[in-house]
Amino acid sequence: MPSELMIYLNGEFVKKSEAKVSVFDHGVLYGDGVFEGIRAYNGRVFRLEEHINRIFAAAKAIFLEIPLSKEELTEVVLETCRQNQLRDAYIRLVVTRGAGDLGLSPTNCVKPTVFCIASTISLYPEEMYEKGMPIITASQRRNKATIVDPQVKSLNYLNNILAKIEANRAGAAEALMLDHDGMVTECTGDNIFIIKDGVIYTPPIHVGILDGITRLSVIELAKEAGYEVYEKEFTLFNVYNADECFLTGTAAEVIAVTNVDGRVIGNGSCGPITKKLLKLFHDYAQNQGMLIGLS
Ligand code: PXG
Repeated sequence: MPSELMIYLNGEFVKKSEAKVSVFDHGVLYGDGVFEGIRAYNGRVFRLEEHINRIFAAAKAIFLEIPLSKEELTEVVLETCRQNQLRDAYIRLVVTRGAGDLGLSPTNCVKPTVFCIASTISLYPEEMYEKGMPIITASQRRNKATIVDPQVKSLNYLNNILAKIEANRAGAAEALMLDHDGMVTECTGDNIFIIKDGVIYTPPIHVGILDGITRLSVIELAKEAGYEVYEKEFTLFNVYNADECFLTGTAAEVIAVTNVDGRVIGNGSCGPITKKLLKLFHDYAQNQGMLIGLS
């Protein structure tokens, strides 16, 4: 590993201490841009094609033209891992509108800024995977899809950050967010699942959530393992009365939720189906993905 992290920035690799963007960058001034959080396991980048497709889709939705092809951006991610000799990594890929002037309009932003960071990840403590985590419902509602569609993984995460602050102030690691009608959407950086009578439920994309890549992997793995999985709207009542509840996300992977707003879920520890899905996901993530090409 190099003594200092090497960051991909606009076509070159620079040292972390030299990786800087302009204060006129609209990513900084307005949160105008898109990003991805990606994992590498055991020398392979997990579902890289889906992450690349998702960032291109988000960029298209906000009229941001990524100045690289999908193949080139894929190579940027792989090469950033290689440069840092990382076989297991947390990767942050960001495309901003670029430097412009002080107006909201991006017309003077001629060149999008592209950067990629590959680093190690700080996970939730192992104990939380065994015991599960308590979460709270935030008073902060999830953005409506008619405002900024949560499918756009934009640099404007204030909605989620405010919910996360509420959770932290209440002593919880995550916050559950509802839509404006009180339907369960997702957590600040994770999708949510509940299990009742052996059947698995997760909110549909149209309720206003990120189309999570871990979410889809878990749906596929659960179906392959013979479980019924439904994308269906539900309320807090269904969460409080679920037999099991878990979250999925690139950072957390699969993690049990054992207490929501003070209500104990199931018997208060990581349930049997969640445990099984966690193992299926771990095994799957270790053995598939695009090869980085490190010896
Ligand atoms: N919902 C939201 C709002 C997210 O931001 C997920 C669900 C899970 O999606 P994936 O594709 O990762 O399964 C996310 C993504 C972090 C961090 O460092 C995590 C995310 C976003 C930003 C930062 O913990 N999660």
